[in-house]
Amino acid sequence: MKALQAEHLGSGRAPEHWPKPTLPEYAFIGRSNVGKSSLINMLCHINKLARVSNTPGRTRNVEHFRVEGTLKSERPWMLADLPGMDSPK
Ligand SMILES: Nc1nc2c(ncn2[C@@H]2O[C@H](COP(=O)(O)OP(=O)(O)OP(=O)(O)O)[C@@H](O)[C@H]2O)c(=O)[nH]1
Ligand SMILES: [Mg+2]
Repeated sequence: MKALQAEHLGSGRAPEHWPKPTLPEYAFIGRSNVGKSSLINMLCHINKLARVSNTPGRTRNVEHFRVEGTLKSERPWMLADLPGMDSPK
């Protein structure tokens, strides 16, 4: 399997702080502590790309990552790490 390259693009709570939506983007929705950030690290093969914790509420902002290199496409794409649905506002 071809290695992925991934980089953190930015962090923000509101759309004006997010990257412009020019690339295909995927996000995982779920409760806190179910492993959304861990899944992003697993997909990108980088352990500390997205921050993970045993304590719910670790991801506070929307974190964007630019990803490149897949089996089928040479086009870059984006992953968004979301706060848990039940995380404090
Ligand atoms: N046993 C097990 N634990 C996992 C797995 N994936 C993640 N974890 C653990 O679950 C905890 C929470 O993982 P996170 O990836 O931070 O969860 P999250 O959904 O991003 O949490 P929030 O940022 O709070 O919304 C961590 O202690 C992880 O090590 C898994 O597949 N199996
Ligand atoms: Mg998280």
